[in-house]
Amino acid sequence: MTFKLNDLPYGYQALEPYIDAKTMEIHYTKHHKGYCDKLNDAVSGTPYDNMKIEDILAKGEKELPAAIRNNGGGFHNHNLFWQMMSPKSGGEPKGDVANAIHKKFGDFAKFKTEFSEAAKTRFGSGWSRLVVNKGELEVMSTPNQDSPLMYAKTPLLGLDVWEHAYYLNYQNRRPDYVEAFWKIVKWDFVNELYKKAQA
Ligand code: MN3
Repeated sequence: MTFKLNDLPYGYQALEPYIDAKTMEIHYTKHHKGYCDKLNDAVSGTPYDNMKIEDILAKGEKELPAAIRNNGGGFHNHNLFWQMMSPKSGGEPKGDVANAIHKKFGDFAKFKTEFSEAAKTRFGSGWSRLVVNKGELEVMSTPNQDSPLMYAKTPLLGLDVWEHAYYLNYQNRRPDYVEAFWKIVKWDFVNELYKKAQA
């Protein structure tokens, strides 16, 4: 099986001014494509060759060869990341995931603070996350291109805090990038992931 790079669900400029067109173009055509290509090389001729990406990642970070851990994680993380954002979105979640956030964190503002803090304090490269862990919502961060699936957790929302995701526009101002992210979160998609995780 060959993993394919999905089309971006919008144009490179669609998320401006929060994410600039040049960053989107490089991020998708170089970084995401790179993970996809290297994943295909890494699984070729191995027992992972005919597996779904989710099943590969679920083997866990200790089990996976480094090239599959890094590029498989990077491939799947970005598949989701593009869908977690859209123009004219942001604001507060609705539906089941909103209820779950209120129940777990008290209110949306408290969740947002905790998630943003995880993004700002992730040292080096990685992601901040909202995940389902044994049926409960949890905020965490993951190093490098690790997926929550490697830790038996289901990803709902992720923010890429690798410098390649923001440096052209924000340079060292990661907190400004984190703040901008809230303007483009596509909560409908997050809610779909949440409902699938409950099924
Ligand atoms: Mn990235």
